Amino acid sequence: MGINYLVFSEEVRKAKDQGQPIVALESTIISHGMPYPENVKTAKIVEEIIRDSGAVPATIAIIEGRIKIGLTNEELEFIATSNRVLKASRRDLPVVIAKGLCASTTVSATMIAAHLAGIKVFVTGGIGGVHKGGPQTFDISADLQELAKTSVAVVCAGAKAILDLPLTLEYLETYGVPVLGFRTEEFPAFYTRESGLKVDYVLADEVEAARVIKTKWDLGLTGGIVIANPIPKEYALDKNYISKVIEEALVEAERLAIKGKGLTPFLLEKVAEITGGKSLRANIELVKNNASVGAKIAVELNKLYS
Ligand code: PSU
Ligand code: MN
Repeated sequence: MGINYLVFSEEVRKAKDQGQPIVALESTIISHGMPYPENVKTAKIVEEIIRDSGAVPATIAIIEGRIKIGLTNEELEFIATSNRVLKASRRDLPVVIAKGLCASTTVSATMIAAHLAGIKVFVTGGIGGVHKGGPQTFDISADLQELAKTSVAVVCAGAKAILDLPLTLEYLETYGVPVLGFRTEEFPAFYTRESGLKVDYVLADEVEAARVIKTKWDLGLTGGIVIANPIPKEYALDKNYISKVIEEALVEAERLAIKGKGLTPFLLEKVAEITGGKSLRANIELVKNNASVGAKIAVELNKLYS
């Protein structure tokens, strides 16, 4: 049923037919997470890294009401530039599709589409989480509920310190989502390798990651897995510096009373603006790093399933 709403690119369809490893990529990072032209440039580089690592990239977005699994260059360019592109999470999907609209997919919507497409590994920058002040505002990203129920492994650089990271980890624990550090004991905070918070377990390598993923689903434990891969040292930002920047962005959001789905894009843009592009550089590098790890995990997982 759900599969009827999907349109596969040539490359991804071929990969599926031949049983090759595939890696899903989200598109909100392109439409609402980075400015043009860095967004489209990064999207293409990330796809290339995945190919070089032996897997096939499938960037996911909704175009004229169709869930596209794998985008053409024109579609990537459209997502990166058009102001007709909405931001779709789980609850937006049926509406955007039935009305024939265009939207980028967040972590939650990308997980849903990837699962429908039979893709098990998904690479992104950072997941959404419990926002600061969440216990009062109830602003908790739909990404967390999705991780609780949809069986896709998500490779990310942790979550941004624009969020309440301790509460985000508590939430994931309650919903039974494993949070695993890729060669790290600490949950990374996107721009920095450390957050002061521990992960549940350390993964030694991609082989071990694949084994944990398959074991979880073999046991009938549906739902996602967070594989937290810290930003490479040479691109990490200074912790005190970025904390101050984030503080400033949060004050500005509060002043302008920005709420709901606009909050995360606002904060990302504000941080990029205040750092004069330093945060953007870090963002690009950590996604590239995640792509290389995610592709290798997909390769290993594919071996376990064949
Ligand atoms: N965090 C980032 N960059 C991003 C996002 C999150 O560092 O681009 C995007 C992802 O698509 C994520 C979404 O799924 O924001 C979460 O939005 P919200 O907080 O509104 O759930
Ligand atoms: Mn929210």
